[in-house]
Amino acid sequence: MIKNATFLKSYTDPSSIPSENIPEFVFVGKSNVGKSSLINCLVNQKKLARTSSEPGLTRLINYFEINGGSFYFVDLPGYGFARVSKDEKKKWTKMIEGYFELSKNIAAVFVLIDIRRSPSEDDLIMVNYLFTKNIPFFIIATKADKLSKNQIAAQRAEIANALKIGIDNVIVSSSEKGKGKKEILDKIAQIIEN
Ligand SMILES: Nc1nc2c(ncn2[C@@H]2O[C@H](COP(=O)(O)OP(=O)(O)OP(=O)(O)O)[C@@H](O)[C@H]2O)c(=O)[nH]1
Ligand SMILES: [Mg+2]
Repeated sequence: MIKNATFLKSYTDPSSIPSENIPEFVFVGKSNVGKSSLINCLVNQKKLARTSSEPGLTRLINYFEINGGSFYFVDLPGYGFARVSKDEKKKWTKMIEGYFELSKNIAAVFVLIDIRRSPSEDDLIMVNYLFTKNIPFFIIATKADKLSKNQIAAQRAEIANALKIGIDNVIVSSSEKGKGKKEILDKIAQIIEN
């Protein structure tokens, strides 16, 4: 489904993001949850999006061009990273909010939540925002390779419950094992083909 993927550009100012009519699939979530790793997994490249074991690596709005411009992946900075200064936090929040206010081409949003954790206050705010704005979204429960089958089932239910959404809307993923990849690519294909 994804034949090629290249880095397009990074933006600090959301008002300068691309304005052509190209659908955007957006990856959001807490710092270190695995957004950049998931993008790499989906495009079959190890280093397209930069990743790090230290939270707070992605600091800009990064656009990746998929299949020669049929759609974009947008990698956003993580929210809720405790160890950055207040000013830095404000800057990131502004960037994320600005992006959602100004992008006219959001096709769907993937909200990533670490499968070992309950959704944070920021996750709830994000999901409520998407719900209110009628923006299609999916929850991705990441790093499933860290849990057993039984734990995965329990955490998936817990996340769905906390967000008041159906369990089918929570996709279990592991970028290390490629788990959930097909399901996510199928969702993207469905949206693109419509
Ligand atoms: N075990 C495991 N580790 C993962 C998985 N996905 C990501 N990681 C690790 O989690 C850490 C953070 O991954 P990133 O992809 O950089 O996370 P991010 O959400 O982009 O982080 P920020 O850009 O800082 O917001 C890295 O050490 C990854 O190797 C996964 O599926 N399984
Ligand atoms: Mg990142």
